[in-house]
Amino acid sequence: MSTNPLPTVLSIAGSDCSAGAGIQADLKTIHALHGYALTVPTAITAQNSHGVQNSYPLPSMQVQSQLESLAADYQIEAIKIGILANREIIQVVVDFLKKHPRIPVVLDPVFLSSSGKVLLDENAVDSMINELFPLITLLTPNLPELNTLLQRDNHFSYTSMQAETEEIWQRINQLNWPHCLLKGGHSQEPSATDYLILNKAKLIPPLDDTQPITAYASERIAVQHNHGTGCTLSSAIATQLAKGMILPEAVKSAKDYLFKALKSADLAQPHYRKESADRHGGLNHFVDFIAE
Ligand code: PXL
Repeated sequence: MSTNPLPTVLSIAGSDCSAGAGIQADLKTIHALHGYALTVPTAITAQNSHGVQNSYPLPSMQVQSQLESLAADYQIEAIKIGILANREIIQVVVDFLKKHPRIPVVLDPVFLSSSGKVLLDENAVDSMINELFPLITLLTPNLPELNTLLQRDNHFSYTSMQAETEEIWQRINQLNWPHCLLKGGHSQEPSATDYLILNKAKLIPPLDDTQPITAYASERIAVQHNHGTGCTLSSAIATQLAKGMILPEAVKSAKDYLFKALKSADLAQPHYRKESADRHGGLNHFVDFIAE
């Protein structure tokens, strides 16, 4: 018997039948990084490489039942949360997390698909902030998601980066939000810099003297196949946390993995029926097996 089992990572997220995003991307990411993935779907989307056609939330009781089945049998080392669909499902997840307070949790706050389909009811944003945020270790919004959460009219845009991240840090502290990895994919900067912004009230050892804002600059790569980058990053961070890495290390290592999986995504495309320039396929999650 192995004395070194795979660290178990639970993904609570939407299902993507095209397997580029959601629980399917999480499953691939977690295994590629040598974890063991447990998957609790919250909503079933119908989608392909052109976008999301629709999304159907599961009854919250079925989400609850899946969580109970898993918690009864597995030692869960980290949790990644994606689509939550509505308030009822948020409530079930909140109740579950309250029963398991010591597990690191990464929340990717998904509101809309890139093609504009609503993936979280508008009236559920308040419960996400008020009830779920206190139970989260790391939040991974992009700029539009951060602006939705802060209900800002004058959007953060990364046009004056230094001042903006400083202001965001102050807001996170005032609101006592989780630590935040702000993703730079939508920014107007030439490089795709992400910022890890830490809530000083939540810095426990060994993170207690970590600098409050860390920039992770990476080359901006123009790739066609970029579907599921947010899901891949958040589940990669959860997997590295499950292995015991501290937050800044886990983010660095997850970003390195994402970069490789994104850069080589062309190599991992299935057969499509027709050529199309406006198609966004998934990433090359098993980059160590399918390499250039
Ligand atoms: O990237 C957000 C996202 C997450 N999960 C699923 C999705 C999407 C966006 O389309 O379909 C299942």
